[in-house]
Parts: sequence; C-alpha cells; structure tokens
Amino acid sequence: MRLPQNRGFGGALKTGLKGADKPHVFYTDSDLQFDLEEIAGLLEAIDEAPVVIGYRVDRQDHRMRKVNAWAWGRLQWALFGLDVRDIDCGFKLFRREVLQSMPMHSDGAFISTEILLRARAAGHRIREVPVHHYPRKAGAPTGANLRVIGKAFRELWELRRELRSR
Ligand SMILES: Nc1nc2c(ncn2[C@@H]2O[C@H](COP(=O)(O)OP(=O)(O)O)[C@@H](O)[C@H]2O)c(=O)[nH]1
Ligand SMILES: [Mg+2]
Repeated sequence: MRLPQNRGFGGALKTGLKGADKPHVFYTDSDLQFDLEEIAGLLEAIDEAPVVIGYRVDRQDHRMRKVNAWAWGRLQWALFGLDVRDIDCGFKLFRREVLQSMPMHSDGAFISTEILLRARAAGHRIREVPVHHYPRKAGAPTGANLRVIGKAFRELWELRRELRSR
C-alpha cells in the first residue's frame, strides 16, 4: 500500500492494518531492531488471545527513551488502567477481526496505545510475549521527537474525551 503523502506513523500503520486481508495480522518496525524469527513466539499464543504483543526484555535504546516509555506506560495505567509491559513495542500480532471491528483515529505514535485500549474495551484478551531488541545500526530514531510526543498527547486527550463521553 502506498499513501500519496506521508501521514505519519499512525496513518501508515492503520492503513496497513485495515487493509490486511489474511486471518492473522503482524506488524513490526522497519529499523531492524527486532528479530523476525521471533514471530513464532507470538503465533504460539494467538489461539489463546486475539492480541499478542511483544515486550522488549532488554531494550536497546537510549536511557531517556526508556524513561519516557516508562512514564508513558504509568500514565496509561493511571488514566485507563492499561496494564501492559511495553505499549509501543513494534512487534505485535492480531486476529484480523479485532482490527477490522475497531475505529482507529490516531495519525501519530499514539496509535499503538489506541489500538490496545480499544481492543481491551471490546473485551479482547491481550497476551504478552518477551522479544529481543537490538541496537539500531542505521538511520535515526524518531520516537522521541518533541513533535511526535506533542501529537501523542493531543491524540491521547481526544481518545480520553471520546471514552469518557460514552
Ligand atoms: N510508513 C511510515 N512508517 C513510519 C513512519 N514513522 C515511523 N515509521 C515506522 O515506525 C518504525 C518506528 O519508528 P522509529 O523512528 O524507527 O522508532 P524508534 O526506533 O522507536 O525511535 C520505523 O522503523 C518505521 O518502520 C511514517 O511516517 N511512515
Ligand atoms: Mg526502533
């Protein structure tokens, strides 16, 4: 799938997830920090839970990223009671119906949190599987850019407003 213009991480991700047409849908980052062979571990768990997400056992990113991720996770726990180890792990497997039946609004990095919150709100079980994570060998990370973080907070408040008005 090709978008006519860059719509950001969330825009790209939801286009791919919504367009997928096989029973199981997997996504990962393209920066090669994961080992694709470890899909096997996710597949083993997909019959028990329709959402199987990796968590990085020894995340190979700068300390500041890990601190940010920890704080973000605590915030989602405090706001929504979302209790998973690694919300933004770019290594996740879904049964397609889970993705097809939920709206996805975020164009930014918040999409990962949004999908988990909506899956949980729909009553789907979430299983967590440990995965390895490797140092970035090329390219530059974008996950800690202030623009990315600012947008994630805006999209977070939008979803919070939506969920509270139900
Ligand atoms: N198609 C698309 N993919 C993106 C975009 N932004 C991020 N990604 C994907 O998301 C992954 C994670 O982003 P990255 O900057 O590598 O994150 P980090 O390693 O956590 O800093 C990338 O490897 C890309 O695969 C985007 O604007 N469009
Ligand atoms: Mg990465």
